[in-house]
Formats: sequence, C-alpha cells, structure tokens
Amino acid sequence: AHANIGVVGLAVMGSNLARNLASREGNTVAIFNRSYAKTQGVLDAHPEAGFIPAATYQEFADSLQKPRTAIIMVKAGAGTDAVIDELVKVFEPGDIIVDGGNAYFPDTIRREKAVRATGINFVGAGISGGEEGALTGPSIMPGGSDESWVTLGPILRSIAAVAEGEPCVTHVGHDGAGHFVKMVHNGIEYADMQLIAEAYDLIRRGTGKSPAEIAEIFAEWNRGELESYLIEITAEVLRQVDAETGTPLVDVIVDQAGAKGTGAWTVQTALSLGVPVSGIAEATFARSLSSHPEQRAVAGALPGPSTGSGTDEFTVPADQVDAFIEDVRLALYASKIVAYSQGFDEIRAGAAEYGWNIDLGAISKIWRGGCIIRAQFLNRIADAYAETPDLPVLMTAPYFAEAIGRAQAAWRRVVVQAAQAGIPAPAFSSSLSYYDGIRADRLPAALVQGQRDFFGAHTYKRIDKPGTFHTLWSGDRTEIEAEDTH
Ligand code: NBP
Repeated sequence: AHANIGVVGLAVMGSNLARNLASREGNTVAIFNRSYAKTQGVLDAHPEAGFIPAATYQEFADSLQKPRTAIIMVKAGAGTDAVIDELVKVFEPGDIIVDGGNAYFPDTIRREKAVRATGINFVGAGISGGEEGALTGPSIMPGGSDESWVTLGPILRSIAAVAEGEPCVTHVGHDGAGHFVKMVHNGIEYADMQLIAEAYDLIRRGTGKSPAEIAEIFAEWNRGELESYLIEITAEVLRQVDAETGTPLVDVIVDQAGAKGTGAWTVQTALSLGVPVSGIAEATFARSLSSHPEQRAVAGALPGPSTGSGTDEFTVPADQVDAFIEDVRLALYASKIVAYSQGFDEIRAGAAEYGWNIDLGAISKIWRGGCIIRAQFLNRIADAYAETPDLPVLMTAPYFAEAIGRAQAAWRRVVVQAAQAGIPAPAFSSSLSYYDGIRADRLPAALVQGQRDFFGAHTYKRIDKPGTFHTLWSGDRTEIEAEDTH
C-alpha cells in the first residue's frame, strides 16, 4: 500500500485529475475504473505518471495508505451512489471518500450523512475548470468534515490552480457546502456568458461590425476592468472562421444554447431561499427560450417596434459608434457586478439556511484562477469582504457602488435603446431593475401587501407604529389589530 491518493472514474475529468495529481511532488496515485479497458488505456498512455492500477475495489483499497483517500470522478447521480456503496465496503473508519463530480448539493448532504454513519469521511468537492483545468490546475471547492481536511488539504492544494501565489482551494464548509458553492459558481457563469452575448448582439446589430471586428473590441476590453477568461474566449470564438463556408463560425452555429442543469439548480435553490438572483434566472431562461424552435418559428407573427416583423433595424449613427460601444461596455460591467452580487447573496443565504460557516472573501479568491469565471474583478470582491465581512449586498461596497455610479447613465441608455429597437437584453435589463429595486426608498410591495390583505386577510405592518393590522375589507373597512399571518 503506497499510494497516498486514488482516483475512481477515468473518463476525461478523472484521468486528467489523476495525471495532475501524479505530476506533483510527493503524490503516488492509485487508479480504478469500472471497466478495466479505460484503466489500461490510461496506464499505456501515461507511463510517466507511475499510476498504481487496480482491477477491483478491494485491490484499489489495498493499494492506498491510511487514511485512504479517494476522489470519485464519475457521471453524477446513480454512478456516484454506486461507487460510494462499493468504496464503503472496502474502506475503514477515518478513510476519506471525495466526490469531485457535479453533484446536486442536497445529494451531497444525504451522502455525507450516510457515509459518516460508517465512520468514513465523505467530502463533496466542486471542481471547476473543465478538462484542461483538471489537468493543469482547477479551482476546487471542497466541503466535508474538518478531520478530512487535514489529510485532503495538502493534496488538493498541490493540484489546484494558483492565483497571485495562492492555491485556488479552500475548505468551504461542512457537508454539501462545496457543491453548493460550485453550483452558484455555475449560475454566475450563466449570467456572465449571457451578459457578454447581449453585449455582442447589441454591438453587432447596432453598428454592423463583423464578428472579427467585435472580437477586437472584446480583446481590448480584456485589457481593462472586464479582464476575464470568458471575455478572452469570447474574442477567440468571434475570430473563428468556419473552414467549410468561410463565414464567421458564430454565424453557422445553431442559435440554441444547451444547459446541463446547474444554472437551473442555482435558480431553483434561490427561489426556495427567497433570494432574488434575477440575472442568473434570466440567463438560464434565455437559454430555455433559445432552445424552443417550435415557438420561435412563429415569431414572424409578432410585430416589432418599427418593421412589423420580429427583427428590427437598429443603426447607431456613425459618429456615435465609439460612444455606443463604451456604453455597452459599461452596461456589461454594471450588470456583471449585479450578477456576482446576487450570487454571493445566494451563498450567504445558503450558509445561513444550512449552517455553513462560509468565508465569502475566500470564495472570491479561489475563483481567481482555474475556474470558468476567473477574473481580475474577483480581487475587488475579496477586498470588499475583507473590509466588511457581513456586507449585506456586495454591490454596496464602496468600490462597486462607485463603479456602478460611473456606469449607470450608460447602462440605462443601453437598456432603453435595446427596448426601443426590439432587441432582447433580458440580463442587462433585469439587472438594472434589480439595482433600482434595491436602492428604492419605497417599493410598490406596499400595494401588493394591501391586495394580499384584501383577498386573503394576510395582514400588513404600518410604517408609523408597531403591530400587525388587517382592514375589514368586506365589512365597514375599519382597521383592526390582527395576528401576524404574513
Ligand atoms: P462522465 O460524466 O462521462 O462519466 C464517465 C465515468 O463514469 C466513467 O469512468 C464510467 O465508467 C463511470 N461510471 C458510470 Br457512467 N457509471 C458508473 C457506475 N455505476 N460505477 C462506476 N463507474 C461508473 O465523465 P467526465 O466527463 O470525466 O466527468 C466526471 C465528473 O466530473 C462528472 O460528475 C461531471 O459532471 C464532472 N465534471 C465534468 C466537467 C467537464 O468539463 N467534463 C467539469 C467539471 C466537473 P465506465 O468507463 O466503466 O463506463
């Protein structure tokens, strides 16, 4: 028994993670896959890694030093449960089972509880960065017990991405905390991508610039406050020319965006927690809308603002093109601040609901490298939480409030132009509405509460005195003190 870490599941993610582990000083890696052919393939392709192969779960357990530590990288769901059942049979109390797949956090909470009952530690760890991240350094979001972190911490630190000298991994919190945070990471990723897509669409339709020209605009933006992996790859995608037709690749890709469910989980969870993540929700719904060709086929029946068809002309005068592009950049930046603010709000609410002690500043730091939403900007989030750890709304931190203040006139112009031209910009406009909602002195929620009291005697509170009240709407309409029924 001389491997200090094992990997179960050798598809693309697992084999890359195993190679990453093997490449780091001090690690010897045991590998196992349900079908041995994959194990043999990985052994043959990477003799340099010094892998210790196992043909059975028992052999795998025997090849590991105690406490045994194994990372599962199999298809999330039934596959994960099947592997856990097998490992629990051959592992002992004190050993550590890590699920590095994209598990839904309630499943992780359930699994952790069940595995803990056997004395074995179970850690749900979100891993972001795709195939390349797994190989060269992902951002890792582990949950699980403090005991498991003692053994697991140094191993995960050895393989994580490094941002400004710090490894992109932290012990997020107990049981499902890691997968919860990974889920919200993906939700923010949805919003970020949709915002970038809206910026591209407005520039293209407003200025007639080609994808290659817009790629240069994104490359330029990537040198400023928007610097991020997603902006960088956007320029790459827009530059790409289709070999077959010679046209921009983006023009031959079917305009239907897929989803694997983490965006929907983020929104469903936010709805349950009562946290308005409207930017993430709009981004998720925008993918849904795009993916219904049968509904979109009838779009011509719906009049637009000027031409009577679904798609309208929108031309920014030549002498205003540069100013318009700068407006779109600022709208993107402000909306992005809102999306991250909402995402961190969801993490805060989740931590409160599930009893996790999550350091929000530490989360923003481990997202600076390795993961899909890595960005310069995350340093500013870390600063904001360092200054005020219990900041109720991230965007109210002075740095972000100032940035939005600087951007807001442009942001409003862009949303107005999009609405007038009939160009959908759901994430831009919902982010702006959220911003205006948060900063409003009074909201029409007072009227909603009055309506609720009218039809359901749901009661209301008054601004001028304590207590709970109800108006006798179907009687003489006098007000009475009432039990609080919300
Ligand atoms: P897949 O999600 O395609 O899963 C394939 C692996 O699962 C194979 O090793 C397969 O073994 C194994 N497996 C299955 Br399916 N059912 C099993 C069972 N009942 N018992 C044992 N093993 C079983 O692999 P992947 O794309 O490498 O992703 C692995 C995990 O990482 C997933 O949870 C995924 O969501 C997550 N993830 C993926 C990415 C990404 O960019 N792809 C990024 C971040 C996280 P077999 O060879 O015997 O069929």
